[in-house]
Amino acid sequence: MHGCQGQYLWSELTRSADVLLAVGCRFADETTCSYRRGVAFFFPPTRLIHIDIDPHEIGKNYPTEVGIVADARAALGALALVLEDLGHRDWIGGAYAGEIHRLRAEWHAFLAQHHNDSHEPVTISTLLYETHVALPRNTLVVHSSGSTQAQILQKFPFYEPRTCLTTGGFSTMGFTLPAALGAKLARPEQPVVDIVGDGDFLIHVQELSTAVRYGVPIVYIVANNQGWMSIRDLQMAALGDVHAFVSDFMRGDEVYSLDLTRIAAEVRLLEPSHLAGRGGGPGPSRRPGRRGPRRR
Ligand SMILES: Cc1ncc(C[n+]2csc(CCOP(=O)(O)OP(=O)(O)O)c2C)c(N)n1
Ligand SMILES: [Mg+2]
Repeated sequence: MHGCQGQYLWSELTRSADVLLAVGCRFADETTCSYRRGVAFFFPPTRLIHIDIDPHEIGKNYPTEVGIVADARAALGALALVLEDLGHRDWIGGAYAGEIHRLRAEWHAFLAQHHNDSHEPVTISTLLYETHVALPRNTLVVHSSGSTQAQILQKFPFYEPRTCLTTGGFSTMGFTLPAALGAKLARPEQPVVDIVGDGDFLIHVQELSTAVRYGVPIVYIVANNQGWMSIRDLQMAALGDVHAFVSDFMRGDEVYSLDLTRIAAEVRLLEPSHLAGRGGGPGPSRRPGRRGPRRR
């Protein structure tokens, strides 16, 4: 996949291309990484041929050299016929094809470093790698947000059409379990695996009862890194460690946020003042900016 959640080799190729053929592509924020010239695309000097069934997409985000409003299948079929007649097959063994192979091999070598790490607890990279090794090739994998989505789009190979069910750039938390149930009902003969983060899991966990009630056999994998860690990473990248604020409840032995267990055990809440002094109030450690060592 291309873009900020994708594999950097494609951005490297698209920003240096002479001509780019885009089919059914909205050039949405995640596809582009950034609308700044030269990050993912360089129009012009790169010349864009854009095929889309929606006329509003042509020229919407980038200047287009040739815009074609058409059904993708029909347009590609027509192009293939023309190319067959032209017969330019020499590029396959050419320098540019070699460059693509080199970049692809570089990317796979980069990924391989993260596959077999012995990190405890297991990392999402290792989880995805081992899950992928274990699954049949026709497995339908459902994913939606956070690190699992980003990493699946980067490093989880899909072999067959319609086996990657994703929320795309919307990254809608809460999508995967209902979507996986629907997918399994539609394709009972195919294995369906739902891969989701712990934050996302909490949004739709109640749908597990639907799965049980209707006996829908899906595999459900929760990557529990104890918080909205992709959001924390974005905050740290944009603002620095000091301003990161994440929904984790414990830091080592220290209660960081509301101690709900203690509240539940100790007090029957009738009014907010009952929280006072019981670990439930907004203590000083709830302020943003206490994660990690302070930087000056
Ligand atoms: C409905 C919805 N609300 C908020 C967001 C913004 N958002 C994107 S990822 C994320 C955190 C996801 O947490 P988790 O599933 O634990 O994954 P992690 O970030 O830890 O990898 C949030 C809040 C979203 N994508 N969808
Ligand atoms: Mg998480």
